[in-house]
Amino acid sequence: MGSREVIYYHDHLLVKEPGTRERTPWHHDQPYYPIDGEQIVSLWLPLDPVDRATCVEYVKGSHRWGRWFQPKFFRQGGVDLAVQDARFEPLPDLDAERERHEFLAWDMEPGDVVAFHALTLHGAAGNLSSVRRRRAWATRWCGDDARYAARLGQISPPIDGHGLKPGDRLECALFPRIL
Ligand SMILES: O=C(O)CCC(=O)C(=O)O
Repeated sequence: MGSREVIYYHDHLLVKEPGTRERTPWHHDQPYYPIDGEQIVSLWLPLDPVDRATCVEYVKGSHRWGRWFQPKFFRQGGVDLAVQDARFEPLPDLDAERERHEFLAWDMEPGDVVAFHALTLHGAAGNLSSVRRRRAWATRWCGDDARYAARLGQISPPIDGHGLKPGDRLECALFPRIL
């Protein structure tokens, strides 16, 4: 991030049982969060071996498009959040325009990690393995320029009780500074 400080925002564990067909829909992370700033990084860390076809796939350079897309819940391959911030655009059909972008994905082992900007578009297939679980731990970290922001739509996860106001630095009991 090129940041002097690091604040822990949130994490989630994604478990796809063998043979799961449900995709992780295309999305980028920052529109889900009430956070503005450039220095926000997501770490995606598989807890099982995953091959390129089952790993998360990233649209190279999409964090520099200057566009913010409407967030979706992951269930059923992607369901719009009920109340959307009108400033966010509907996501284009990235699968229909694959030849216009460069997609990145890797064979990964437990202990590998992908670090990506919170505006990098990404998505994933289901779990194509019929025998192995596909577990991954995803964590979000914020740097010096991250500020609490008002969103006009729903946020996810719905974290509250922090007492922050728009423009505040994030550091608080819920979002601890770890560096
Ligand atoms: O593991 C997955 O399928 C998706 C993870 C992801 O998109 C995220 O954590 O933002």
